[in-house]
Amino acid sequence: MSDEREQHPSETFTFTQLAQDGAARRGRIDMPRGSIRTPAFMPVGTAGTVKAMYLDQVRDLGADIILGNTYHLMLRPGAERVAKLGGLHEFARWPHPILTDSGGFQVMSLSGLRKITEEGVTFQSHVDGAKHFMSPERSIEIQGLLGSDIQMQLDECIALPAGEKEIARAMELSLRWAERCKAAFGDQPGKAMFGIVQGGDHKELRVQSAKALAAMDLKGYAIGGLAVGEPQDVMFDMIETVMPFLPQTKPRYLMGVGTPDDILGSVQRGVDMFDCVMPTRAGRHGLAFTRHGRINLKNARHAEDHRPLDATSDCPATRDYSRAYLHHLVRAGEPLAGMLLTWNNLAYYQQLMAGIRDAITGGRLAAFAAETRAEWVKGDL
Ligand code: PRF
Repeated sequence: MSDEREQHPSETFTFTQLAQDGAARRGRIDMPRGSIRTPAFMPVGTAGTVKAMYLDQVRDLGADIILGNTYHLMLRPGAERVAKLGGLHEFARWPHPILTDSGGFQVMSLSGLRKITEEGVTFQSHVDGAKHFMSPERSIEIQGLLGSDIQMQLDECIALPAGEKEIARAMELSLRWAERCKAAFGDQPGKAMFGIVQGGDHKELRVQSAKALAAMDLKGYAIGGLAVGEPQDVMFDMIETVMPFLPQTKPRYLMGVGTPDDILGSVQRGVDMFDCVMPTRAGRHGLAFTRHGRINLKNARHAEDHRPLDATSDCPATRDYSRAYLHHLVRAGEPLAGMLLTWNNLAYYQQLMAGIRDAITGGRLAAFAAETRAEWVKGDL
């Protein structure tokens, strides 16, 4: 593969486009802590750990960057404490780039009572019920204390379906918060603060959001507020709607997405970065992603199946353990079930990204996508 990990040390955050195939881009982000090959999949390491995995393993599978969550880490063990202990990279033993989400989305999906005002968001901790307040400035301060390399603006992501007025209100508030986050972040050449496009499933609002953020000249742009209950074609339509308004020279990150099919389709529409709990969470729930599609190891039909998930893989979890054994581990509730299936799933996701990057370089992404999708449905599962 032409996709070997190379380090291009850079004191400043830079994005270099290396190839283009249709709307898809192959590129590289360089920053002081390392280089990120794009399109990139960022495993989710919410609480400073990619659940059920050693970070050395996560790295070996091909991850150039992982994601951490402001919301979880501010509540436990606390941002000031992480800073005192040397920052998140040192704390978790991951010296490579880390992107942190700002907390807004997790507050909405995880915390109890919450209230959004112009100033920020007040919420109740899911850990101990304590009341917290987070402003856009405090979110950036926390991400700085964690030592995050790519920080996200505080935004308000609303669930779909929602009314136009509500979508517009949240989008406009998110724009004002982007300005405040930009000011709070200031000038940090080796790091980046990304804005987040909102606007629900409303095209004009999406365009308005993308235009206003582009005018702020940020170092990268995320598309938020998708994969929140809308069908895939609506998500793709929103991506296509905003792309012409996002600067070509900046990375584009689709937040919280998605399935392998969502990722392929979004790369074909110009997205450079992804994160999702799917491979890790699904792994802990007995679901394996493979070249031939998904396999639910809970299913009784695997009880005496001596075949591995995929004999042609070079991932030991995928190649060396029988489906019968994996089925047994899942049924018995053994921690090793989640460990092996997460390992398999992250290996599959990173192989998919490597295949995507190679295909873009070779100008054959459409063929690669068609072949990959045909393999999923072939399924001798
Ligand atoms: N905003 C933030 N984080 C997110 C999202 C968002 O809209 C999503 C939506 N899919 C996932 N994670 N800040």
